[in-house]
Amino acid sequence: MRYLISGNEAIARGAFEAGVTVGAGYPGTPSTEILESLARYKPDVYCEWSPNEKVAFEVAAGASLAGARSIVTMKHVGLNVAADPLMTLSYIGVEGGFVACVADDPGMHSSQNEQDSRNYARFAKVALFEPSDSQEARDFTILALQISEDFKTPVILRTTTRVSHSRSLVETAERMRPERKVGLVKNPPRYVPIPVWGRPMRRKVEERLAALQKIAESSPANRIEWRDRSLGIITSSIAYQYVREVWPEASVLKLGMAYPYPDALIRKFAVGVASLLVVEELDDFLELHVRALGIACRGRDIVPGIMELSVDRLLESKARLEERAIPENLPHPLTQDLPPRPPVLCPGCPHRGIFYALGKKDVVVTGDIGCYSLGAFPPLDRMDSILCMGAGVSMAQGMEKAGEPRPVVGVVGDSTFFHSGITGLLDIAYNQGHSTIIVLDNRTTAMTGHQDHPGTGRTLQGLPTKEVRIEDIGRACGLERVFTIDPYDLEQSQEVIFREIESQQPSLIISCAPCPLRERKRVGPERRIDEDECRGCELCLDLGCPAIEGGDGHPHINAALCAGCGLCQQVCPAGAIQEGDGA
Ligand SMILES: Cc1ncc(C[n+]2csc(CCOP(=O)(O)OP(=O)(O)O)c2C)c(N)n1
Repeated sequence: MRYLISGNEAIARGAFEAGVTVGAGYPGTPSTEILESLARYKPDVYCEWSPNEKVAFEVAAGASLAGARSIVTMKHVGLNVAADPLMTLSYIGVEGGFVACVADDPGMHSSQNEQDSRNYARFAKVALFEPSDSQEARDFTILALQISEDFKTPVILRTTTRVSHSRSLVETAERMRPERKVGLVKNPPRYVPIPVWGRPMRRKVEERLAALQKIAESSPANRIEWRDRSLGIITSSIAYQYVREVWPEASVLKLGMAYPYPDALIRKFAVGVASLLVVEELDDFLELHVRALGIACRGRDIVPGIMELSVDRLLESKARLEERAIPENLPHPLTQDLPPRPPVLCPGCPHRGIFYALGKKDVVVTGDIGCYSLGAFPPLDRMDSILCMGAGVSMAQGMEKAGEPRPVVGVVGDSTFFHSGITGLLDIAYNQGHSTIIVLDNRTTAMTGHQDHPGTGRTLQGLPTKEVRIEDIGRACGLERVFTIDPYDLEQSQEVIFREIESQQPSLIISCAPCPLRERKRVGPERRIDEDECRGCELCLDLGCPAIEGGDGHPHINAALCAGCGLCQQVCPAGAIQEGDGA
């Protein structure tokens, strides 16, 4: 059968067809739909959202050592979190095929940084596959699982946003049922990398790399497309598609298995063309190696190394290569006359009131990553730092211990708390900090599309489960001051937050109200502004609610947007905001 599916769906399809029985991951754009799609193959495949990527990686690694085929999924920054198990699983090796699917986000469409995860393959000395469309996403997943098993190595399958989210036709097949026996075969020298057994593993890693390099030389994932030989281009991933549009006449070495580098193939291609260009997105991962082989090439000098590539950007590179003027009015502008849309918290978002309250105090707010990151924008303007998931808690401790004169408040979401906030909280309790940590608990992982997590009481595959309480975890970490507030009740919320900011003990405040988008229902009755009562003070605009529009003397509530949270009614000093009549 042929289906029009995204790269992420195709990876899931490939994993299913290849007989994967365990999939684990943590959501993160652009990777999320891989596991969401794989989870639909229940009961053939067990899938779970793990609390974070390290856990997910280890779950999949455990499954592999027990003999099952497994995959783990994450976005690029997730691989930083899972880097520790990756580096040593490379030594131990795997039993059942094991593929780490990592989605990079060139251009930072929905990420805090732009990082090239291909470097991890080299760093961890494991094989790397890079599909450039959905068919390859499916095919390479199957190939990667096979190579993983044949060479007993973890393999990285790296996509980018465009590969993950673009749709193209995919030829599928039936699920293979490899006769794999599950059951760990006891063998400590193989699975226990204490130094005495780890050192031989270290040597084996190099031998394995050499063997994998031979595979890369003749892998069907790597191919030369001979055309005009005056220019040869080495490329991979989505850049291949752009190259074919911009230089349709050029010969191309397309690397689908990009690491270990297929040196002989690169040399063969280089001697077959008059001049050589390397076109790759982000780092000069291929180009540096080509140069290290002593082969002259162009690349980073004319192809940008930051932000996403595009046909237009490569048309500019082409002009530079040919020493022509950069063409004007390029044919594929990415942002043609789009109206600016400043990112804001949704109407009715339970996070809004907390930032509004914090805005009334002279405190430092160490923030974190989630929908609530939008609290950094005006008019709320109430987040002073973001580093990575979990840092909202731990950086509060660091600032306080450094002697920050103002009270420090750390803000994290519920999913982020379970991901990596708990250890920071433990640190605050253990090392006698006294910052105030607020968990913005909207009962879901909203930012990445409402995934479940340990606090929601439901698993990825729809089973009811233990609903872990953040309050209990806080107390178990050693905090005595643990409070739950309703963020739609501004007075109560402010009272608790202001009191705890002054407290000389650490506190944990859980601001608990479900995300209305997840619930698919209004928070309460819509509000309207009584023009006769409104004094035009515009204090309601300080909430940054998209439903409240300024202008012509006094604000106006757009009934089509109002979710009925009632915060505006609570901040209006004139009592001019009331429940609407629904008309
Ligand atoms: C290491 C890492 N993994 C995944 C992500 C993607 N991501 C960003 S925020 C977030 C969680 C958001 O959920 P939550 O903390 O509950 O806040 P909400 O968006 O619901 O307000 C995720 C998964 C990331 N930025 N970094």
